[in-house]
Amino acid sequence: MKKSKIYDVPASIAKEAYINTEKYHTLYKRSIENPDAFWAEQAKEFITWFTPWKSVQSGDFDTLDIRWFSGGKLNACYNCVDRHLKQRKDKIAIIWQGDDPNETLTLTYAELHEKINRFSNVLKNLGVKSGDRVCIYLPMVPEVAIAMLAVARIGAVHSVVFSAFSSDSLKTRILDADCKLLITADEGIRGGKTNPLKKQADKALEKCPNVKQVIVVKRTGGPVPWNKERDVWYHEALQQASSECPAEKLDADSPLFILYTSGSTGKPKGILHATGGYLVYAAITYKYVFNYQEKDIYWCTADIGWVTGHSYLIYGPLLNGATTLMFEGVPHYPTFSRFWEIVDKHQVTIFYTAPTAIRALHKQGDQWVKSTSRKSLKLLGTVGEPINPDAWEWYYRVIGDKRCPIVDTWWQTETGGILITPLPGATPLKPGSAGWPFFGISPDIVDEQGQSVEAGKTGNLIIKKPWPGLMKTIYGDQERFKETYFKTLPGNYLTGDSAERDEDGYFWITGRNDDIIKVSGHRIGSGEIEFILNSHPGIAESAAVAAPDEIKGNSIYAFVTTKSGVQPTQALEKELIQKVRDEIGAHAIIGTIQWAKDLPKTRSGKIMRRLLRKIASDELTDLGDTSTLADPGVVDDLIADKEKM
Ligand code: 7RM
Repeated sequence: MKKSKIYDVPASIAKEAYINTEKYHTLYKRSIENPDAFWAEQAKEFITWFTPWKSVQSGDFDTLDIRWFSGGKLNACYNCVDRHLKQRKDKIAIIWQGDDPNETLTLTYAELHEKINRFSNVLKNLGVKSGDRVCIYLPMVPEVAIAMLAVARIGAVHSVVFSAFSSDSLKTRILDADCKLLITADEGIRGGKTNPLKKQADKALEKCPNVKQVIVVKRTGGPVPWNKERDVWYHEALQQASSECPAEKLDADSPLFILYTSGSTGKPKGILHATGGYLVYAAITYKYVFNYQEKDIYWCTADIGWVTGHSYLIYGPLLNGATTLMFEGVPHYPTFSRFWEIVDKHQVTIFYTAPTAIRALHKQGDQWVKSTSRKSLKLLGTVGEPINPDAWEWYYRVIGDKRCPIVDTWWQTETGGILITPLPGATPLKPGSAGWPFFGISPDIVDEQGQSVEAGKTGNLIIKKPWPGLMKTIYGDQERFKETYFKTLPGNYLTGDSAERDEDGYFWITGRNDDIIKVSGHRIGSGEIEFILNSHPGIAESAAVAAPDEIKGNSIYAFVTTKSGVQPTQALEKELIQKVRDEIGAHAIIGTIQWAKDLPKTRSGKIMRRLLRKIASDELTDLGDTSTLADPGVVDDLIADKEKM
C-alpha cells in the first residue's frame, strides 16, 4: 500500500475554494447517481446553446454510439469568445510571451473576436466548408489559437500537428484526415533556434494532392520557398477579409477536432472529439480543478500540439472567460530562471506544467528559482506522467513556497479532460497521487478478468461509465476504437494505465501497461519506432520499450537485431537514432540501443515485451513466468550483454 505524507489545503486557498471536502463527496455522489441531471446543469452553466438539447446522453459502452446533448446546437468559437463580449470585451484573453524575453503581445476578447472573424472569412473564401478538415502546423504563436477557433467557427474540423513533428509525420496525418487546407508558418523559433516549418510542410505536401491551399503565418521573416498557385500569406489575406462572420450553428455531436496520438501499433490514431460534450467537460474541469477566479492569470506550458494545449491552453480557459498565457519558448532559455521570470513578469496565479520540466529544473538547483519572487502564484498543477514525491516536494516547497496546492491531474488525449485529480480546497494532498475522481467519473482498478482488486493492489485502470469529454471515435476507424478501448474488458473504457488505490480512495497511477512510451510526457508508440528501425536495410527486427529515466520519466530503449552479415557498429547505432528522429520528430530520441542476437519470443513467435521491459529497467530479480519462452537462453544472453554495455 502506498503511504505518504498528507498536506492539508493551505488556508489562503481554502478561503476562496469552490469545493470543500464535504461538498466534493455530495456532488460526486449526485453526479454518479443522477448523471443526466448533473450534466444538464453544467451544460446550462458553461455553454450558450443556440438550440437546447433534447437528451443529455444516450448510448453506452456496449453499443458505443454515445451521444451527448443530442438535438442541441452550439458553436465552440462562439462560446470561447462571443459569449464573453458583453462583460469582458476589454479583458485580456491571450497573453503571448515570445521566445525572446522582450517580445510580448496581448489580445483582448474583442481583438481576438475581430481576428477570428476575419480569418474565418479567409477560410471560407478559400473554399473551406463545414465538416472539412483543416491541418494546423504552427508553433506557439497567437495565430494558432485564432486558426483553431476560426476553423471551429465555420464548422470545419481542426487537426493540429505538433510543430516538432517531421514532414513525414505531418504527411501521414494530413492524408489520414484528408485535410484540404494547411496552415503553417515560415519558421518557428524556440530557445533561439529556428525550425523551418514551411520547408517541411512543402515536403509533406508533395505527397498530399488534396491540399490545394496553404496559409503561411510570417513569424521570423526568414526566406521560404513559395508556390504562387497555392500559398497565401496570413497577414495579407486577413487584411482583405471582412470582420464579420457569423458562427455556424452546429449539432452537439458534430466533430470539433482530430488530434493524432500514438497507439500500440505503428499507425497513429486520429482521436476525434465531438463539440458539445467536449466543451462542457473542458469548461467544468478547468473551473474546479484550477479553482479559477475571474482575476486569475493562467499559464499552461503545454504545446498546442498535444491535448493539454487544446483543453487547458485554449478551450477550458477561454470557455471560462479567463486570461491564458501562451509561451513560445523553452524552460532553459535564456537561463533556467525563465519560467519564474515569466511568472513574475505577467503575475501568473495558476501554473500548469509537466513533471519532466520540474525534474529538469530541480536538477539545476534552487538558485535559479530563488532569484525570482513568484508571489503571484496561488496554485500549481502537473500533467503527463506520474510525478515522483521528490519532485512534488520541490515543486511545493521551492516553487510554491508551501503556499500553493498542487493538482496532479491524470487524463489522456482520449478522455478530453482531466479525470482524476485533487480539487483545491477539497482534497488533502498526497505527493505522488492524482487523488480522487472528478465529478461523473467512475474509475476502477481491475485484474485481467475484470474483477476489482483490493486497495493496495496494482491493476488495470478502467472507467465504467461514459462522461462528456470522452472521444467520439478514431477518425475513420470505429472498429479500431472498439478494439483498442472496449474489447479487452467489455462494457468498460480501458485506459491502458496501471494504477492502485489506497485505503483513502486515492489513485496512484504507476504508468502505461501497453506499448505506449511516455518520454518527457510526450506519447510515443513502440510500434512506430520499430517500424522505422525495421525498415532499415541492415535490420532484421527490433523491440522498443520504456526504461526509467531520472528526468524524462522514461527513455526509449531499443533491442535491435541486425541481418546476418551486418555488423552492429557505433556508426549504425547513430544512423538508427537519426533515422527515428528524422521520421517521427525531434521529440523521439532513442536513449539506448542494445544489439540483440535474438529477441525473446513465445513458441508462437510473439516478442515477450514484458521481459524486455524488465531487462531494460534492470528489474532482474523477478522476471515472472518465462515458461512460454521458445528459447529461455535468449534472455540470459541479453542480460549478460547488458552487463557488458
Ligand atoms: C494529458 C496527457 C496519456 C497518458 C496516460 C498516463 C500519462 C497523464 C498523468 C499520467 C500519471 C498523471 N495525454 N499521464 N497524466 N500519469 N499521472 N497525472 O498526457 O494522451 O498524451 O497521455 O499520460 O500514462 O495514459 S496523453
